[in-house]
Amino acid sequence: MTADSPNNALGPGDCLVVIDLQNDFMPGGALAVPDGDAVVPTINRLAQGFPHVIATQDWHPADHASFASQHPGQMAFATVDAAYGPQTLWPDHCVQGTSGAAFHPDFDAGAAELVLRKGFRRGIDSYSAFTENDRSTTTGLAGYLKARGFRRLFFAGLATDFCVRWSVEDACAAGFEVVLIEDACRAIDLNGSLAAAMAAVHAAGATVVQSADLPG
Ligand code: VGL
Ligand code: ZN
Repeated sequence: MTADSPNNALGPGDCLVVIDLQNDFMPGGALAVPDGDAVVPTINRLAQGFPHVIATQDWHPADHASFASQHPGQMAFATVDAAYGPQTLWPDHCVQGTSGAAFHPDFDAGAAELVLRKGFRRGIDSYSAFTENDRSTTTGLAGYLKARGFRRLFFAGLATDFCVRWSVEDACAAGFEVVLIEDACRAIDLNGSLAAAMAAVHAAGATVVQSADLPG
């Protein structure tokens, strides 16, 4: 893997966490991540080599407070002050039950042992798979993963600088050993957010690897 994490053999405590491989984040989607579909074959291949796989879905009500459409006079990608801190406003995306919220058709979601939905409360966003954007309301995922005996989490998916970044930080804080598979992620890259995300991932104590470093 890398010098600081020599053990690239996967074991029963290892889980691949696939973040938000949904149509709205793909090229042509409502909140397209550039080149986002390029990670799908990579993640499918990785998933075959993992003993455990889980996936997340961004899952918003149609009037979600993170949507610019809910803030008259505000444009998408602006920042507003929410009760829990700064919140970026997004185009409407991943509305519950829509085709935009569905997984990319080529993603082998059947490999996932759990699909965790997040961002379903109108008034608060949830980038992280572990906590909502107040950084304290839990999704229950850490408890689930610990109860299943998983100790090392590998992250892949979309977007590097939002949902992957925040999930990685929370996973580190929750005491997991964390690995980010860099080339199995793509970024939105808003005002330098990709560089900030990679710095935050390193600062949190995660290891960064490439998919070729892993079996599968
Ligand atoms: C995401 C912005 C809004 C993500 C989700 O999956 O990274 N980004 N909702
Ligand atoms: Zn969202």
